[in-house]
Parts: sequence; C-alpha cells; structure tokens
Amino acid sequence: MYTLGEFIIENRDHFSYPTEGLLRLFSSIKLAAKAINKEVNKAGLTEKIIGSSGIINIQGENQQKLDNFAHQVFIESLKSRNIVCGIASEESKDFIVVKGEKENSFQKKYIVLIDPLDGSSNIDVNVSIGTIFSVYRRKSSMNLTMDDFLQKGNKQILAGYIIYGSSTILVYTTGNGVHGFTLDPSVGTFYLSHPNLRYPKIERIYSINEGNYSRFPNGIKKFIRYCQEKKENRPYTARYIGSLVGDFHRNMIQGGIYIYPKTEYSPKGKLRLLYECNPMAFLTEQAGGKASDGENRILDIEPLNLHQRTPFICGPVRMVTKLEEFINP
Ligand code: AHM
Ligand code: MG
Repeated sequence: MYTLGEFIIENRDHFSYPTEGLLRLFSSIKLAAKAINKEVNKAGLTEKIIGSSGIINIQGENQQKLDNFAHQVFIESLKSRNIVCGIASEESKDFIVVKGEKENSFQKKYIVLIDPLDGSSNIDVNVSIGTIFSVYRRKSSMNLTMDDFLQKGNKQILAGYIIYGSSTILVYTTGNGVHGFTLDPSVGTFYLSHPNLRYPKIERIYSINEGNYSRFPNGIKKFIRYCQEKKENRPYTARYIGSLVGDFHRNMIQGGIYIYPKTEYSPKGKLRLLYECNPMAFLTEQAGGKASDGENRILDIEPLNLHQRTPFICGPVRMVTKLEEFINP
C-alpha cells in the first residue's frame, strides 16, 4: 500500500525539479481536496453548501456555493506552502499574486492554474464533480506578469484532477505516465490504486452533449452518425455525465472519446484552454491518447488570455484522428 507521498519519493526521477517542492505542492493540493471532499459528501444536508452563491462569475455563469468554497480553500492552501508564486482560477477574473517576503525568491517558483470545482451543475443532484489543476514554472525572475500564466500546455510540469465520485481519486502526471490514488476516508490518506493508467486498445464509448446536435458543425454530426453505425466494432456506447473529470476518467479506463465542439451558440467551444483543456490534454497524451481542437494539438495552442475557450476532443488516438478527418475532409 503506497501512499501518494511515498510514491513521489520512490519515483523522484519522474520530476525534473526538486522532489521537496513537488511534495509541498502536493500536500497543499491533498489538503484542499480532503476539505472539499468533506463538504461534497454532506452537500445534501445543509443549505449552506448546495445552491447558488448569488454571484455571476467571470465566465458569466451562476456560481455555486461549493464553487466559491473550493476556490477559497485551494487559494489558501496553495498560498501557505511558500512554494507557489501565482495562482489563476476559473472562478476569478485576474491572476492572484501570492504575497510574502519570499515573493521573488527562488523558493516561490511555481504557477498554479485551477478549476476548483468542475461540473458544478451536478453538485445539487449528487453526481460526480471534480477539481482540475495545472502547474508551470514561473518565467519571470522578479514581478509576475501575464506571460507567467499564458504558457503553452506543452510547458506544464504537473497536471491532474481529483474526482469526487463513488470514491475520491487523485490522478496526476508529471510527464512520466498517469497515476491514480484513492482516498481512504477513514485515515485521510491517498493510496496508489491506478498505476500507469492508459487508454485500453478497445474503442467503446463516445461522450458528447447530443442535445446540441442541431447546433453542431457538419463534421461533428457525421462523426456521431459514424459512432452509431452498425459496422466493425460499432455502434459505440453513448455516455455523458456533463462533468469533464468524470467523463474523462471513465473514458480513459474504458476506452472512449470525449468531445466538446464549437456550437452555433458557443463558436469558440465552452471549455477553458488553461483550466480544463491543457491539463486534460497532458494527461491524455501521457495515457497514450490524443487531444485536439479538431485541427491543432491542444498542448501547442498559444494562449492569448486567461479565460480563453476552445473546442476540445480527447481520447484514443484512432478515434480522435477519425473525428479530425470528418471535421477536415
Ligand atoms: P463548469 O466549469 O462551469 O463546471 O463547466 C464545465 C463543464 C464540464 O465539466 C462539462 O464537460 C461541460 O461543462 C458540460 O457542459 P454542457 O452542460 O453544456 O454539456
Ligand atoms: Mg470547469
């Protein structure tokens, strides 16, 4: 029974930066995850947790109370370890500079981007939700600038998610495979449960919000019909939770493609490049899959602003390549 901490120490060569820094970063992520997990588990019991906070966030969406709680918990936890110099969150308009006397010292060298609670429309109905995180090295040597945050996904040094589902699982990559750890709530420890996660050879599932079918571009419509065709190993099974973390986790384990394309109403797609797509794309590639916006590799897209959206497709290489052929015949 390996704990997350033990696994990192034993595999210190997976990380090109000092293990101590990674351990401290993880200890703040673990702490925040446990605090959020505790609240998620009693969400039905009190009005303090479920429902809207009454705030419209930077995404123009109705912020849930738990979104706000998760955002605050992550910020406080990441600030306290003296290792992170800046944080950007899907819930906050601007990036946050972590103040302190060591602000510009060598010690505070990491930039963290988070979606504190993804899939928040599922909170009130007891369906899986998640946290997504992404870590870069700072570029600036003195004061933080927007360039520290607008780095391409291929510069990520760590990315992962926590899924609050039938159990709570933390999954991460540092560029040496994808590893998953399940929380044992009785002792409050994450244990290695899913080493070396990889997409299976079998292609089984397609995940897309088909209710938007009439608003999809033709290539996407044709691909959906292809998935439903009785031929070769098809039809595929349709599965869609509406929680990126949950849909991604299932597809990586069972073999499936996740698609959030541009639509008539969201011409740039819905998902955010920095908080959602880049970390999931890093994990996808490390699990042997492919992540694309339909034409370009997600990890090579140049970010122009913090809350940029992009169409997002990820899954087994053959399925994603097939969809790209339908988009660009
Ligand atoms: P959120 O960050 O506001 O929670 O939105 C992101 C979520 C993803 O988890 C999910 O895949 C997608 O939005 C679902 O959107 P839709 O309801 O349009 O299908
Ligand atoms: Mg989100």
